Amino acid sequence: MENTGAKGERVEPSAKLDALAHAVIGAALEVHRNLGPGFLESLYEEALCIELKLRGIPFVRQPGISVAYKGQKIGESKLDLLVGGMLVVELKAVDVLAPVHSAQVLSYLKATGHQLGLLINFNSMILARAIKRIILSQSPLGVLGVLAVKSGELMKTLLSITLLAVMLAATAQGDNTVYKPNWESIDKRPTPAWFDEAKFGVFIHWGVYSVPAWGPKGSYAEWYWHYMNDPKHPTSKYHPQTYGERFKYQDFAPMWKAELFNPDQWADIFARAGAKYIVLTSKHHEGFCLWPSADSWNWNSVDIGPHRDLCGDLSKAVKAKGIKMGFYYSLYEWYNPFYQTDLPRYVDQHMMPQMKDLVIRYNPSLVWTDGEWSHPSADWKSVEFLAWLFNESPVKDEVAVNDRWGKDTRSVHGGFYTTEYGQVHLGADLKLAERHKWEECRGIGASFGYNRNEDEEDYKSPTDLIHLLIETVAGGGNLLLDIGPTADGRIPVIMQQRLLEIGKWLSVNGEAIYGTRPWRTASEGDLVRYTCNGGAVYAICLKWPGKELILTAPKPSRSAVVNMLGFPGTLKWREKDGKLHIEVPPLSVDEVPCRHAYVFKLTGVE
Ligand code: FHN
Repeated sequence: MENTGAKGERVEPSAKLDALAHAVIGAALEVHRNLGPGFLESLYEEALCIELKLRGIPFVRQPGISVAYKGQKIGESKLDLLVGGMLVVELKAVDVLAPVHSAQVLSYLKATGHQLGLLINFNSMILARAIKRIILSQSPLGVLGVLAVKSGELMKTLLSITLLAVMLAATAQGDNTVYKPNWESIDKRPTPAWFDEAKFGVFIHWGVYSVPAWGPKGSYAEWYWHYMNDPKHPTSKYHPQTYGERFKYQDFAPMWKAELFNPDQWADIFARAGAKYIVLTSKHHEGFCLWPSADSWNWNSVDIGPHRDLCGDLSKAVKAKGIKMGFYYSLYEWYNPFYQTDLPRYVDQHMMPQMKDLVIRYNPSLVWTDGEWSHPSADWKSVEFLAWLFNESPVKDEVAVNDRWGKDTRSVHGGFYTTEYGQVHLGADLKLAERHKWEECRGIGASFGYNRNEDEEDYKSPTDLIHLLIETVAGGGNLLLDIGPTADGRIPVIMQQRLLEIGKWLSVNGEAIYGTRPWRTASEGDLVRYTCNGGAVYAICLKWPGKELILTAPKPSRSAVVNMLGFPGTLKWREKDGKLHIEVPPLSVDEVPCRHAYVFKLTGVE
């Protein structure tokens, strides 16, 4: 057995790597012990994935690569894992067609955009090395390791696979790739695996606008300052009528007291909601900072208003719950005089120092920019910032970013693509899931900031929101659901209720959401949405399916097993007219495991 680094150097284990390697090998041994000698390899693969999951070792299972030559299948990889953004490929072809294998692995990488950590599991080290040479000469992404084992040494093979997976993950976490300040290079950085696995986050719009907290129904209340200055907008009438002609927007700042703000209570709600990440507006278009920014004197939450470091306090509480913390940051500021008169100065002396300060102070896992549309990314110096973020910052390996970096970037450059209330920027009709990781953001009502003008009927119901989460995840996206806290520091009770209802549903059905991938078919009619993970396919019914659930897409093998999440035991099924008929248990209202949507887990189906 041999394990070498990309340029022939050995991959040296670090302490972190050692710990991970132990964890994974422990998992592999446990599986081996449970299955006993003579186990089937396919069973091992399933069991290993379950064990890795139980131990909280992050990985994503990939469909295997099939290798064909002149139309004939000559080999197939079985257990491919995406660990820390690196692809681990296990090839089991035994022939000497190295160029064919290499070409197919390369085209697979090109199609998926994955970075390569290649495991070649051959009988011949010579062949393995030949393939590595070819791939190295053609792929800028490189090969981290090759491995060859003798046939018959199954256990050793399996341990080696898991060990290499961990080494690749650890190497990817300490990735030494240097990103250049141009989009070609920046766009090569994979979105960190945690982001895709997380699926559900909570967005928080909290600012000076939370004091008036008003907008016409259907509008964004966080735009209050802008709208009060627009004579055509109803807010320009509402404001003087309510607060008087002489009351300036800035006068709201001391009224933002946040006296009831309890970050631990917020974090507890987020954890119970099943949210895996949080994005807080560190600064919205009004320019007010929720941390003591030296570049925003007297227009930040420590100097005025709450007199608290809101970014810092919430960060601590959220991280203590094991939830990732991220910051929204608006590139533009409506009324910043430098922004209005001297953009280069604004960018160099205000925006850039602020963004770096946020990252260095709070080590966020996510930098979520916005307000980028007025200028091209070159004017914002976005690639310069991103190169710093990915090469030098304290969060360089873990940080995820979105696509809002200039008027040229949405759904084109940066990290994950963003939709807002289902809209792609400029209304472009992109089939996002097929192209790129994406995230939908929206409020529970029609606004991001709290709008006191909204009523119960303006809010989406728990069922609507859970269905939105399911639809989004089945289509390859994440849902970033927004809440608008009040100026006194509370999450409005109706928003708490919605979050907790989602959490209740996820506590039963999270297996069909977290860490899953879109299945080959995203939906079947109005009733069913699909996700998958490892060997399992999840058919998520948006309504109770009645006595029998009939599915057209999944093709069951004879050993297929059907369960309903939250219900003990297996369900009866049969195949008739090429369709899968599942007997739904006749449950009383007290017995149904959850409300809103019901998950049927299928294993042994194609
Ligand atoms: O104008 C903002 C809006 O207030 C809100 O912050 C959303 C969140 O995605 N983004 C902007 C518009 O794209």
